[in-house]
Amino acid sequence: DQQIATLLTSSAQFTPIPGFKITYGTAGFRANASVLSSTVFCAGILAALRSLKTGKMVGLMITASHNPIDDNGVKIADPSGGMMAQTWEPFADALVGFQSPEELVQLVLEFTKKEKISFGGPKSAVILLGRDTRPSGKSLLECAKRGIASIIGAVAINMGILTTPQLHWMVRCRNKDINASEYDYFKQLSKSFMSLVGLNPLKETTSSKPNSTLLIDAANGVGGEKLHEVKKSLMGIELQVRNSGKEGILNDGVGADFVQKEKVAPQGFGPSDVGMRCVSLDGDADRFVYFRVISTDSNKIDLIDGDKILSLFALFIKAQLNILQKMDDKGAGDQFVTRIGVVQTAYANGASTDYLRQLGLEVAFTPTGVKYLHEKAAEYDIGIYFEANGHGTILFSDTFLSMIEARVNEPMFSSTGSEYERAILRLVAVTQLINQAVGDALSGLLLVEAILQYMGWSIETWSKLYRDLPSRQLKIKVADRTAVITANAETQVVKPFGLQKMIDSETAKYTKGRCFIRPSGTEDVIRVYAEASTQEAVDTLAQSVGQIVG
Ligand code: 16G
Ligand code: ZN
Repeated sequence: DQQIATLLTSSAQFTPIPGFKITYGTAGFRANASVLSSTVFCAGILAALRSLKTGKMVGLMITASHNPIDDNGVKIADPSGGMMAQTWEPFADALVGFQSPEELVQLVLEFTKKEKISFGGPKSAVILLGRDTRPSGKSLLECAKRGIASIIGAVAINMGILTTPQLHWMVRCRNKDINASEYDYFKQLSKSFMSLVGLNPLKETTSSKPNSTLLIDAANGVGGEKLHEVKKSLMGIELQVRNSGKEGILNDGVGADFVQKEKVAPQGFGPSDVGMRCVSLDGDADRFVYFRVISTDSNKIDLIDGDKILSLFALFIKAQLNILQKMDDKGAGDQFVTRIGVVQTAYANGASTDYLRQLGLEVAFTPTGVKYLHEKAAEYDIGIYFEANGHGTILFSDTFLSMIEARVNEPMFSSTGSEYERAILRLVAVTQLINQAVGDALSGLLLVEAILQYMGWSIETWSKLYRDLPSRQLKIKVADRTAVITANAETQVVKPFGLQKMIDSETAKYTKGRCFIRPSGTEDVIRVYAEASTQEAVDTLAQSVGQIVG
């Protein structure tokens, strides 16, 4: 019929490069931009089918995050604003590997039959499109549109150049019938930030007042221009944006990934910034890490990574819940038991995990990749997750949201009121500020800034919350990284058999030694991570495990 004919004609113009293989990894499809047309075309079809299946709007984002400028990628956002359901990944992989238009049609027909997706029903597919600032983005977006157009009735709405979290947020809001233009996004950020800051206890001493200027490394990516927009409606903080696009090349010696991995200041930052609070975003602004330049004659930094951001968030939320708890104990409200949990990966510094447990928090571990952490965090009333690399957010359950809403609506509730009432309003502001679809550098850094002001902390005080254990990461090139299979949130190698035993006996030689290996999801390497009590020790541990692997 007409649908089949449309797919046949359109896909004939997008047959994959012979021999090219690509899989939907932890962050969607990613590769050198020059080989991606066919993949992105297929992602368009995939998004349209996903929208038909769910009966809701989905998102399609063209980005390769922190990768070099010549790369690009594509990923799908589900109606909730989260990552596409993992059960669809095998189909995604099969689809992009089609060898002929006939095969593509067959794959689509088989899958739609299995998933009971019907074409031409009363509801049509709607896909929101976004892209980052990569030069290849524009033409790849056209490929996505062609893919979407080959599903009859599917509608693409181009939202233009966005950060990845902005697109996820828009998808999430629109599916809840909430206004979700870019203007709404900025308004929500600044409104909730300012209401949070407005609820801070007044600090008498000026000495403990943190510097109001924040220096931002925008990785020469999309975050830069968006921050200029945020700034317009923001008070109580001065954002000084560097590397906002014109100063250099995207992700080249700049950005959160570079800063976190190399532990040095990015381009444009140096000794003259000693004493300043600095933050670095990645290329599509879904990650951020803080740092401070510590030396006047080198570019060495003190890194404040995702683990410490997580700790700061957890500490603040816990403090507000404690205030609520105290009042509830006095019989002020119905007892509400909030299950709060934090989620980390094996990359989390051991010192951070100790710190969080010492706060009395439940700490869960998942494999690397936002989709795993996010899913786990959603099991709690308040779930806070972060990867050490700076990707993370806070999730609130519907039960929790209705609980605080009910309290705000109590007749006696006064918004200028007691510390109890202010704690509730702070939590409300956090639920509005933090992006609950996905980790978001812009909203995340504003939450950090508000909390530092609340605590009256400098970046140095924050950094001293606990002391990171020395760690080392290595990547080892191997013939076949898929030969390594891990379990227990990537902390144990189950295949090849015997390898874990060797790692264990090596690790046992070191005080506070910890080490794991895992196949990368984004590069053709095995990653080694090690921790020990001194830098020398951990370097040796990582080296020797690296030798066992390679
Ligand atoms: C992707 C993931 C990130 C993870 C990284 C690990 C998303 C959106 N991004 O960038 O969470 O930390 O991969 O890379 O899930 P690796 O597997 O190469 O170590
Ligand atoms: Zn990113």
